[in-house]
Amino acid sequence: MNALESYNKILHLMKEHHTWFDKSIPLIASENIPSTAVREAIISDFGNRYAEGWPGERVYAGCKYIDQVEIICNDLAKVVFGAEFADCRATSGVVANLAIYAAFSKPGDYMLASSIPSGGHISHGKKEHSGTAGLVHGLSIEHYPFSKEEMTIDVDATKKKIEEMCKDNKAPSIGMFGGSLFLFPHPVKELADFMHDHNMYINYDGAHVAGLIAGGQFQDPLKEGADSMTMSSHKTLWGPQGGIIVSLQKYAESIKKAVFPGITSSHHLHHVAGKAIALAESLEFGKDYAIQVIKNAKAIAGDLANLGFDVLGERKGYTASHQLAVDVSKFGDGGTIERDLEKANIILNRQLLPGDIKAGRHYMHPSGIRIGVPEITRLGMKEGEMEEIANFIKRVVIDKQDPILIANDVTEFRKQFQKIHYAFDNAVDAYEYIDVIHHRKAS
Ligand code: DSN
Repeated sequence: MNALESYNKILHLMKEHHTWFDKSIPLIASENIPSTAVREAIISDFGNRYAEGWPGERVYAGCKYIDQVEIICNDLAKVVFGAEFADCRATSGVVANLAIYAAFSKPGDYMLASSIPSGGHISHGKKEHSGTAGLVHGLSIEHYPFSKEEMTIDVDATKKKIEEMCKDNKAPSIGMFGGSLFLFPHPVKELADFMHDHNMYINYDGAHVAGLIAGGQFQDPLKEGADSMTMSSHKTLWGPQGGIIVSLQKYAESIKKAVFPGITSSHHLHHVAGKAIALAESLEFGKDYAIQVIKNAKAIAGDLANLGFDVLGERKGYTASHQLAVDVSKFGDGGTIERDLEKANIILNRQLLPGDIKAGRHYMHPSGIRIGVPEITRLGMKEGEMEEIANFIKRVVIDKQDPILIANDVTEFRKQFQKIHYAFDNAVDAYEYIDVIHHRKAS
């Protein structure tokens, strides 16, 4: 392919992607669809500028408007998360976590975190798994004892483990809560005093649940005793891809230095503008959205269980968040089922579940799938639509119907859900391709 062919092919593929998502059911728990205003921020000139440092103390000129937006962004984050300090410069959730490791631990220290099958994120992971904490910052990782029945961290067993680690000269420096498979609140308030008494710094990785916390519908980690919360700006919080850190004021200077110059140079100013818009939307619409997200997650979990699926966390109502986990091992493996559903335009991801590694399962072919409802809720779907989606999933996974036929039904179903809800503006349809090249200024 020559240069022009490649150029045209890229533009064509991006448009094809939009067309596909326009007729699909997006159920990836870590994704969302941003508003028209956030998309405008992403293509603004902010994205072509540098503003290293803190507003008012920049290394570059040209920042007088950028500074104002960043100050608004930090102020909104403080209000939305009830925090004394906010830094919206981390360019991702992983970068936000890395800043916390750099600020509050040194290589060789121990950190307690959840294992991947128990919901931990790769950025909390061990060196031997190429996890960020181990590989990049040299932390030694120990895993929380996890209760599969409760689908959360076991409090008593964790206290015992911390005491044992202290006795063995492995006293942990950091306790990391939160993660990627995150159905129920973690026991922050139950463990915070104990951890602080053992000189541990507590970070809560709210990447997945930030929008629910913003809407006041999940636990409030800072009030429960966490020292800081890191998050993504693009999961249940509906901004552009990026990271945010909020904390107690006493940690502000350490965090600021770790973010810059520690681990960022450019902090993606178009995304800072997008984060600010998303936080403003969250302040206005976040509560209603978070309530509906949780209703939808509970509804689709119950619908799937009624149709014969093994949905985890049954004893506790399946989920208290935006996501649910389904053990699909009766019907195949998570990897194959993920692919079959994708052919039916139902987009979700396979999931390692607690016990999978011990059972010899691999992340390519785990026993589970994870379903998230942040994006379909933003498209305006409610409990009635959850029942229809559960039925589409059943037709693929249990009835083994031809996914192509189901894709046609999914396309028809999606026609009613074209707009973004819970936003100040929705002039552009959710997946409408914005053709900047052929844009002409209105005369
Ligand atoms: N690993 C992603 C997820 O939870 O889907 C987030 O980084």
